[in-house]
Amino acid sequence: MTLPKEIAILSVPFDLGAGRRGATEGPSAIIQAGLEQRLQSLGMASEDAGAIRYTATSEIDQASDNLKNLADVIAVNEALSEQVSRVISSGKFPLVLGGDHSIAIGTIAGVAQHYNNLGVIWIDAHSDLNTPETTGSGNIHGMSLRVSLGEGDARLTGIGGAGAKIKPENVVLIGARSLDPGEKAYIKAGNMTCFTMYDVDRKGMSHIMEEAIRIAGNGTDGVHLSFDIDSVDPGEAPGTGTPVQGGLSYREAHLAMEMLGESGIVTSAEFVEVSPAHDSGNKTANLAMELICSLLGERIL
Ligand code: EXY
Ligand code: MN
Ligand code: MN
Ligand code: MN
Repeated sequence: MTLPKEIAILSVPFDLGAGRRGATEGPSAIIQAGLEQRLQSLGMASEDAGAIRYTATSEIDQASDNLKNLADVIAVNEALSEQVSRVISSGKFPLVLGGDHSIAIGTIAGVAQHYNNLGVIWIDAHSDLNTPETTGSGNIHGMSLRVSLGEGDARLTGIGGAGAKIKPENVVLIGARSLDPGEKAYIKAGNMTCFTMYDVDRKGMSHIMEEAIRIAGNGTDGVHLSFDIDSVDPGEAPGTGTPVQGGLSYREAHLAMEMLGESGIVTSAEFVEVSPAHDSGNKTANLAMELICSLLGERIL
């Protein structure tokens, strides 16, 4: 079981990839929930590498309503991919705090520069596999996994270098329960693994995680965890912009993190879509903080 020794926390206060504002407050809420102190109690050195700053260029056509806020999404993800790559080059574990899920484009682009065959475990109520042609909302946070697979608008797939950053056979989705027609068609036609909430209920999270670890770790030289807090049931995680009923229980989410931590396969992680404005108190940010600690070695006994 290898756990990272040095964590670099990258905050991405960004929500223009989402349809509702609010995820900009996610990073600070997770940190204010006591993340650094808890990591310290786990014996980990954590460096707050600060918030990603970006300047959107005006040349990009913002008019298209199937790629909303495109210029900002490109700019923040270009900056994020550079910063993530720099952190990995310095030998630290990149822990990215979102921000909406469009930031996965930059995280994965930055991480993939350091691996030949990167696995991805994507825990989410959604699959984020839309393209500009299949999206119903135009929100780019619903496209970020597909962009990382090299499909969609070239100005997004080109972030951090041209083309696909990951391969579908190395990707495992867990917790899906709200899929658009274009996403269902893509999943059914391809060789990505998708464990929906039906599978979690039928097989149990322990079995699902054993399969996910086997698949994402098979023949890969690193595994990225992209954790969308809306994968957890809204009763436990109300502070998020696109809640969907029937999500992971508190313990299912923690078991998933504990098993991933024990597997030692995770080489980078992001926790996204925490939106405190939609929360009563700090419940959702506190949950995200606790889940990060479970991933990084905190145990009940
Ligand atoms: N599939 C819907 C869309 O594309 O707009 C909803 C996407 C929600 C995305 C959140 C981050 O997971
Ligand atoms: Mn998502
Ligand atoms: Mn989601
Ligand atoms: Mn099986």
